[in-house]
Amino acid sequence: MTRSLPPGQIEIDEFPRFGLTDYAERYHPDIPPLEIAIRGDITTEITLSAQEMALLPRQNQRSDFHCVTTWSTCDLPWAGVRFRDFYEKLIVPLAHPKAEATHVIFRSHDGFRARLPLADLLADDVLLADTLKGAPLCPIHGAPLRLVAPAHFGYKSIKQIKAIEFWIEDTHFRPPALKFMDHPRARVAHEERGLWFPGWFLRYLYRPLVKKTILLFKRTIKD
Ligand SMILES: Nc1nc2c(c(=O)[nH]1)N[C@H]1C(S)=C(S)[C@@H](COP(=O)(O)O)O[C@H]1N2
Ligand SMILES: [Mo]
Repeated sequence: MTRSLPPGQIEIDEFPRFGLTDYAERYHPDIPPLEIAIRGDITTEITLSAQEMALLPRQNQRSDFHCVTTWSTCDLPWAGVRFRDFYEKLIVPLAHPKAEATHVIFRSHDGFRARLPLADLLADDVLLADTLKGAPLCPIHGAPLRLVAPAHFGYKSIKQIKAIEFWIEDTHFRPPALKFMDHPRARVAHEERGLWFPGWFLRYLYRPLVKKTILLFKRTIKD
């Protein structure tokens, strides 16, 4: 069966550990405790832990994963909670975000960061995932908790979340890479790979880096 992939994507069999080369060495095999600091334009600063997360309904989902550098891994089985439930059932009642605080920033233990508009995060298929292929998420793929946003390029699916911020202004985010590499939405279907250049152009810039980056990210895994 031939699958239809989004424009410019090529299916690979594995699901490699991946990211910006600067982050390859920042791998730590120990899983930090599940604690998410909630900050920004909110009334009450809170830290959420596994205890609160356990109150949310669980969700299983199979989805394709698309890295901006053009590789895709198809049909990954995730489990976790929907970001929408997390927002409506924990964030709103406990942290009281301002209604206009729609710029969401995620921060990770390795220093990586990602932003998405709140409206995109409330989609049905956006998960805070703690399980992959029926097993607890491993450190390689972002334990204890990562985002899975299948409609967006992989750089939005931040691993090892340690803080989530809700801001009114769009001024609090410093991209982890060069500015042109960070699209505010990065929707796969629209090939929003980055800023200033068309998506099809960035394919040719990124594709030659894939093999080297996969190898680098494999080499830097410590047990
Ligand atoms: N914390 C963190 N999250 C991250 C990254 C990273 O380097 N650090 N890389 C991003 C990129 S570019 C991709 S493609 C995916 C890869 O997910 P994987 O390493 O679980 O395959 O993670 C994303 N989330
Ligand atoms: Mo990526």
